[in-house]
Amino acid sequence: MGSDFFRKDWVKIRGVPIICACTPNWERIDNFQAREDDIVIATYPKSGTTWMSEIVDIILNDGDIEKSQRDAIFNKVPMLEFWVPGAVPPGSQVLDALPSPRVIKTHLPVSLFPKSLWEKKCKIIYVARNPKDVAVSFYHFDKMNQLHPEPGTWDNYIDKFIQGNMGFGPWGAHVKEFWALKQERNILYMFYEDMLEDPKREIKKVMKFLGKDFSNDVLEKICLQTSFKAMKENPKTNYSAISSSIMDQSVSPFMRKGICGDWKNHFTVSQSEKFDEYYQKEISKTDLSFRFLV
Ligand code: PPS
Repeated sequence: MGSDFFRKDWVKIRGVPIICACTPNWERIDNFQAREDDIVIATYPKSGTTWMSEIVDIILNDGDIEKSQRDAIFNKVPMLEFWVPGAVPPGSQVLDALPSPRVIKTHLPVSLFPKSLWEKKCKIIYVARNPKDVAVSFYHFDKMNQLHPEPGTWDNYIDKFIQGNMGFGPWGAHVKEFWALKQERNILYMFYEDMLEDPKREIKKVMKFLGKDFSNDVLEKICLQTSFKAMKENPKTNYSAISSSIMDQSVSPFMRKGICGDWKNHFTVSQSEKFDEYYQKEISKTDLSFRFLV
Protein backbone atom coordinates (compact mmCIF):
# COMPACT_ATOMS: atom_id res chain seq x y z
CA MET A 1 0.00 0.00 0.00
CA GLY A 2 1.06 3.61 -0.56
CA SER A 3 1.31 4.27 3.18
CA ASP A 4 4.28 1.85 3.40
CA PHE A 5 6.22 4.66 1.71
CA PHE A 6 5.13 7.49 3.98
CA ARG A 7 7.92 9.67 5.42
CA LYS A 8 10.65 7.36 4.11
CA ASP A 9 14.07 8.87 3.44
CA TRP A 10 15.18 9.50 -0.13
CA VAL A 11 16.68 6.44 -1.82
CA LYS A 12 19.76 7.00 -3.95
CA ILE A 13 19.75 5.97 -7.59
CA ARG A 14 23.33 6.24 -8.89
CA GLY A 15 24.02 8.79 -6.18
CA VAL A 16 20.86 10.89 -6.73
CA PRO A 17 18.31 10.99 -3.86
CA ILE A 18 14.86 10.02 -5.20
CA ILE A 19 11.41 9.65 -3.57
CA CYS A 20 11.54 6.16 -2.01
CA ALA A 21 8.20 5.02 -3.53
CA CYS A 22 9.47 5.78 -7.05
CA THR A 23 12.67 3.76 -6.90
CA PRO A 24 11.69 0.08 -7.38
CA ASN A 25 12.43 -1.42 -10.84
CA TRP A 26 14.44 1.59 -12.01
CA GLU A 27 15.07 -0.24 -15.31
CA ARG A 28 11.63 1.04 -16.33
CA ILE A 29 13.14 4.54 -16.46
CA ASP A 30 16.41 3.57 -18.13
CA ASN A 31 14.47 1.56 -20.73
CA PHE A 32 11.70 4.12 -21.26
CA GLN A 33 10.83 4.34 -24.96
CA ALA A 34 10.46 7.92 -26.12
CA ARG A 35 8.55 8.96 -29.23
CA GLU A 36 9.85 11.61 -31.61
CA ASP A 37 6.97 13.96 -30.88
CA ASP A 38 7.19 13.69 -27.09
CA ILE A 39 7.44 17.03 -25.31
CA VAL A 40 9.33 16.91 -22.02
CA ILE A 41 8.90 19.41 -19.20
CA ALA A 42 12.04 19.04 -17.13
CA THR A 43 12.60 20.91 -13.87
CA TYR A 44 14.20 20.83 -10.50
CA PRO A 45 11.21 20.42 -8.10
CA LYS A 46 9.15 23.49 -7.22
CA SER A 47 10.34 25.53 -10.20
CA GLY A 48 7.09 26.00 -12.12
CA THR A 49 6.48 22.52 -13.57
CA THR A 50 2.71 22.54 -13.06
CA TRP A 51 2.42 26.03 -14.49
CA MET A 52 4.39 25.12 -17.62
CA SER A 53 2.50 21.81 -17.95
CA GLU A 54 -0.85 23.61 -18.06
CA ILE A 55 0.48 26.17 -20.56
CA VAL A 56 1.82 23.45 -22.87
CA ASP A 57 -1.35 21.38 -22.68
CA ILE A 58 -3.52 24.37 -23.61
CA ILE A 59 -1.17 25.29 -26.47
CA LEU A 60 -1.32 21.73 -27.82
CA ASN A 61 -5.12 22.02 -27.70
CA ASP A 62 -4.86 25.20 -29.80
CA GLY A 63 -6.15 27.34 -26.95
CA ASP A 64 -9.35 25.31 -26.53
CA ILE A 65 -9.87 25.62 -22.76
CA GLU A 66 -12.75 23.16 -22.66
CA LYS A 67 -10.62 20.43 -24.27
CA SER A 68 -7.69 21.20 -22.03
CA GLN A 69 -9.87 20.76 -18.93
CA ARG A 70 -10.58 17.10 -19.78
CA ASP A 71 -8.54 15.76 -16.86
CA ALA A 72 -6.36 16.65 -13.88
CA ILE A 73 -2.90 18.00 -14.67
CA PHE A 74 -1.09 14.95 -13.24
CA ASN A 75 -3.06 12.67 -15.62
CA LYS A 76 -2.65 14.91 -18.68
CA VAL A 77 1.07 15.36 -18.01
CA PRO A 78 2.24 12.28 -16.10
CA MET A 79 5.47 12.39 -14.14
CA LEU A 80 7.75 9.83 -15.79
CA GLU A 81 9.48 8.55 -12.65
CA PHE A 82 6.49 8.70 -10.30
CA TRP A 83 5.18 5.48 -8.80
CA VAL A 84 3.57 4.47 -5.54
CA PRO A 85 3.53 0.66 -5.64
CA GLY A 86 0.09 -0.61 -4.63
CA ALA A 87 -1.50 2.83 -4.97
CA VAL A 88 -0.45 4.75 -8.12
CA PRO A 89 0.77 3.07 -11.35
CA PRO A 90 4.24 3.94 -12.69
CA GLY A 91 4.30 7.13 -14.77
CA SER A 92 6.29 5.30 -17.46
CA GLN A 93 3.44 2.77 -17.81
CA VAL A 94 0.76 5.48 -17.90
CA LEU A 95 2.75 7.27 -20.61
CA ASP A 96 3.06 4.09 -22.69
CA ALA A 97 -0.75 4.09 -22.96
CA LEU A 98 -1.14 7.77 -23.92
CA PRO A 99 -1.69 8.89 -27.51
CA SER A 100 0.87 11.16 -29.19
CA PRO A 101 1.92 13.85 -28.74
CA ARG A 102 2.63 13.09 -25.10
CA VAL A 103 3.70 15.71 -22.58
CA ILE A 104 6.04 14.22 -20.01
CA LYS A 105 6.89 15.76 -16.63
CA THR A 106 10.19 14.86 -15.03
CA HIS A 107 12.47 16.10 -12.26
CA LEU A 108 15.29 13.75 -13.27
CA PRO A 109 18.72 15.36 -13.59
CA VAL A 110 20.70 14.90 -16.80
CA SER A 111 22.56 11.92 -15.29
CA LEU A 112 19.30 9.94 -14.92
CA PHE A 113 17.55 11.09 -18.10
CA PRO A 114 16.44 8.06 -20.16
CA LYS A 115 18.71 7.72 -23.21
CA SER A 116 15.78 7.36 -25.55
CA LEU A 117 14.62 10.96 -24.88
CA TRP A 118 17.95 12.21 -26.26
CA GLU A 119 18.09 9.70 -29.12
CA LYS A 120 14.61 10.66 -30.34
CA LYS A 121 15.58 14.37 -30.09
CA CYS A 122 12.43 15.15 -28.12
CA LYS A 123 11.59 18.79 -27.47
CA ILE A 124 12.54 19.64 -23.90
CA ILE A 125 11.24 22.67 -22.02
CA TYR A 126 13.37 23.29 -18.95
CA VAL A 127 12.07 25.69 -16.27
CA ALA A 128 14.49 27.05 -13.68
CA ARG A 129 13.75 29.19 -10.58
CA ASN A 130 15.95 31.06 -8.15
CA PRO A 131 17.17 28.68 -5.45
CA LYS A 132 16.02 30.71 -2.45
CA ASP A 133 12.39 30.55 -3.54
CA VAL A 134 12.86 26.91 -4.59
CA ALA A 135 14.14 26.05 -1.11
CA VAL A 136 11.17 27.77 0.58
CA SER A 137 8.65 26.12 -1.73
CA PHE A 138 10.31 22.67 -1.39
CA TYR A 139 10.38 23.01 2.41
CA HIS A 140 6.62 23.63 2.53
CA PHE A 141 6.04 20.81 0.05
CA ASP A 142 8.10 18.36 2.11
CA LYS A 143 6.00 19.30 5.12
CA MET A 144 2.69 18.53 3.41
CA ASN A 145 3.73 15.56 1.22
CA GLN A 146 3.82 12.24 3.08
CA LEU A 147 5.87 10.60 0.32
CA HIS A 148 8.81 12.86 1.18
CA PRO A 149 10.94 12.65 4.33
CA GLU A 150 10.17 15.12 7.14
CA PRO A 151 12.04 18.34 6.30
CA GLY A 152 13.15 19.08 9.89
CA THR A 153 13.88 22.66 10.94
CA TRP A 154 14.23 25.43 8.36
CA ASP A 155 17.79 26.11 9.52
CA ASN A 156 18.84 22.48 8.93
CA TYR A 157 16.94 22.43 5.68
CA ILE A 158 19.07 25.24 4.30
CA ASP A 159 22.17 23.17 5.07
CA LYS A 160 20.67 20.12 3.38
CA PHE A 161 19.87 22.24 0.32
CA ILE A 162 23.42 23.58 0.19
CA GLN A 163 24.81 20.04 0.53
CA GLY A 164 22.51 18.79 -2.24
CA ASN A 165 20.85 16.32 0.10
CA MET A 166 17.46 16.96 -1.47
CA GLY A 167 15.01 15.01 -3.57
CA PHE A 168 16.44 14.86 -7.12
CA GLY A 169 19.87 15.93 -5.91
CA PRO A 170 21.66 19.27 -5.88
CA TRP A 171 19.88 22.29 -7.39
CA GLY A 172 23.13 23.68 -8.86
CA ALA A 173 24.05 20.60 -10.90
CA HIS A 174 20.46 20.29 -12.15
CA VAL A 175 20.14 23.82 -13.56
CA LYS A 176 23.74 23.94 -14.87
CA GLU A 177 23.72 20.62 -16.69
CA PHE A 178 20.60 21.42 -18.69
CA TRP A 179 21.94 24.93 -19.36
CA ALA A 180 25.17 23.46 -20.75
CA LEU A 181 23.24 21.15 -23.08
CA LYS A 182 20.79 23.68 -24.42
CA GLN A 183 22.67 24.48 -27.65
CA GLU A 184 23.39 20.92 -28.74
CA ARG A 185 20.01 19.48 -27.66
CA ASN A 186 16.46 20.53 -28.38
CA ILE A 187 16.02 22.53 -25.13
CA LEU A 188 14.00 25.69 -24.51
CA TYR A 189 15.41 27.05 -21.24
CA MET A 190 12.87 29.17 -19.33
CA PHE A 191 12.90 31.04 -16.03
CA TYR A 192 10.03 31.15 -13.52
CA GLU A 193 10.80 34.79 -12.74
CA ASP A 194 10.51 35.76 -16.44
CA MET A 195 7.15 34.00 -16.60
CA LEU A 196 5.95 36.01 -13.59
CA GLU A 197 7.25 39.25 -15.05
CA ASP A 198 5.62 38.90 -18.48
CA PRO A 199 3.55 35.75 -18.96
CA LYS A 200 2.44 36.75 -22.46
CA ARG A 201 6.02 37.22 -23.71
CA GLU A 202 7.10 33.90 -22.19
CA ILE A 203 4.08 31.92 -23.42
CA LYS A 204 4.85 33.22 -26.93
CA LYS A 205 8.34 31.64 -26.65
CA VAL A 206 6.74 28.31 -25.76
CA MET A 207 4.25 28.61 -28.64
CA LYS A 208 7.06 29.29 -31.09
CA PHE A 209 9.08 26.33 -29.78
CA LEU A 210 6.03 24.11 -30.29
CA GLY A 211 5.44 25.49 -33.79
CA LYS A 212 2.19 27.28 -32.92
CA ASP A 213 0.98 30.80 -33.59
CA PHE A 214 -2.24 32.13 -32.08
CA SER A 215 -4.11 35.41 -32.14
CA ASN A 216 -3.73 37.88 -29.31
CA ASP A 217 -7.19 36.89 -28.02
CA VAL A 218 -6.17 33.25 -27.67
CA LEU A 219 -2.92 34.24 -26.06
CA GLU A 220 -4.78 36.34 -23.50
CA LYS A 221 -7.13 33.47 -22.80
CA ILE A 222 -4.13 31.21 -22.10
CA CYS A 223 -2.60 33.83 -19.78
CA LEU A 224 -5.85 34.12 -17.84
CA GLN A 225 -6.39 30.37 -17.54
CA THR A 226 -2.82 29.81 -16.33
CA SER A 227 -2.65 32.73 -13.90
CA PHE A 228 -1.81 31.73 -10.34
CA LYS A 229 -5.29 32.71 -9.16
CA ALA A 230 -7.05 30.63 -11.82
CA MET A 231 -4.82 27.60 -11.27
CA LYS A 232 -5.18 27.82 -7.49
CA GLU A 233 -8.99 27.81 -7.82
CA ASN A 234 -9.06 25.12 -10.53
CA PRO A 235 -9.53 21.60 -9.07
CA LYS A 236 -7.84 20.19 -12.21
CA THR A 237 -4.61 22.04 -11.43
CA ASN A 238 -4.56 22.60 -7.66
CA TYR A 239 -3.97 18.94 -6.73
CA SER A 240 -7.12 18.88 -4.55
CA ALA A 241 -7.96 15.53 -6.24
CA ILE A 242 -5.01 13.92 -4.42
CA SER A 243 -5.98 12.31 -1.12
CA SER A 244 -5.20 14.45 1.91
CA SER A 245 -3.56 11.36 3.44
CA ILE A 246 -0.78 11.88 0.84
CA MET A 247 -0.80 15.67 0.29
CA ASP A 248 -2.18 17.48 3.31
CA GLN A 249 -3.07 20.86 1.88
CA SER A 250 -4.18 22.08 5.32
CA VAL A 251 -0.43 22.01 6.20
CA SER A 252 0.52 23.92 3.03
CA PRO A 253 -1.45 24.29 -0.21
CA PHE A 254 0.12 22.97 -3.42
CA MET A 255 -0.62 26.36 -4.99
CA ARG A 256 1.03 28.16 -2.11
CA LYS A 257 2.03 31.75 -3.03
CA GLY A 258 3.21 31.76 -6.62
CA ILE A 259 5.50 34.76 -6.23
CA CYS A 260 9.16 35.72 -6.48
CA GLY A 261 10.82 36.86 -3.25
CA ASP A 262 8.89 34.91 -0.62
CA TRP A 263 12.38 33.83 0.56
CA LYS A 264 12.60 37.25 2.24
CA ASN A 265 9.94 36.09 4.70
CA HIS A 266 11.93 32.98 5.62
CA PHE A 267 15.69 33.65 5.51
CA THR A 268 17.43 35.47 8.34
CA VAL A 269 20.29 37.77 7.32
CA SER A 270 22.92 35.18 8.21
CA GLN A 271 21.05 32.33 6.46
CA SER A 272 20.77 34.55 3.41
CA GLU A 273 24.50 35.34 3.45
CA LYS A 274 25.41 31.66 3.73
CA PHE A 275 23.07 30.87 0.85
CA ASP A 276 24.49 33.70 -1.28
CA GLU A 277 27.95 32.21 -0.86
CA TYR A 278 26.65 28.84 -2.01
CA TYR A 279 24.89 30.45 -4.97
CA GLN A 280 28.02 32.34 -6.04
CA LYS A 281 30.09 29.16 -5.88
CA GLU A 282 27.58 27.27 -8.00
CA ILE A 283 26.82 29.90 -10.60
CA SER A 284 29.78 32.29 -10.87
CA LYS A 285 31.69 30.21 -13.45
CA THR A 286 28.69 30.03 -15.77
CA ASP A 287 26.77 32.54 -17.86
CA LEU A 288 23.60 31.58 -16.02
CA SER A 289 22.01 34.04 -13.65
CA PHE A 290 18.89 34.16 -11.55
CA ARG A 291 16.69 36.96 -10.32
CA PHE A 292 15.78 36.91 -6.64
CA LEU A 293 13.26 39.73 -6.92
CA VAL A 294 11.00 40.68 -9.82
S1 PPS B 1 6.35 20.22 -8.35
O1 PPS B 1 5.68 19.59 -7.18
O2 PPS B 1 7.82 20.13 -8.24
O3 PPS B 1 5.87 19.73 -9.61
O4 PPS B 1 6.00 21.77 -8.18
P1 PPS B 1 6.08 22.87 -9.33
O5 PPS B 1 4.82 22.88 -10.09
O6 PPS B 1 7.36 22.75 -10.08
O7 PPS B 1 6.21 24.21 -8.48
C1 PPS B 1 5.23 24.63 -7.57
C2 PPS B 1 5.45 26.11 -7.36
O8 PPS B 1 4.97 26.83 -8.52
C3 PPS B 1 3.95 27.74 -8.12
N1 PPS B 1 2.96 27.88 -9.20
C4 PPS B 1 2.73 29.05 -9.84
N2 PPS B 1 3.31 30.25 -9.71
C5 PPS B 1 2.84 31.27 -10.50
N3 PPS B 1 1.83 31.11 -11.39
C6 PPS B 1 1.23 29.91 -11.57
N4 PPS B 1 0.26 29.77 -12.44
C7 PPS B 1 1.69 28.81 -10.76
N5 PPS B 1 1.34 27.51 -10.65
C8 PPS B 1 2.12 26.97 -9.70
C9 PPS B 1 3.37 27.08 -6.87
O9 PPS B 1 2.59 28.00 -6.12
C10 PPS B 1 4.65 26.65 -6.17
O10 PPS B 1 5.42 27.75 -5.67
P2 PPS B 1 5.28 28.35 -4.20
O11 PPS B 1 6.42 29.30 -4.04
O12 PPS B 1 5.35 27.20 -3.24
O13 PPS B 1 3.95 29.06 -4.16
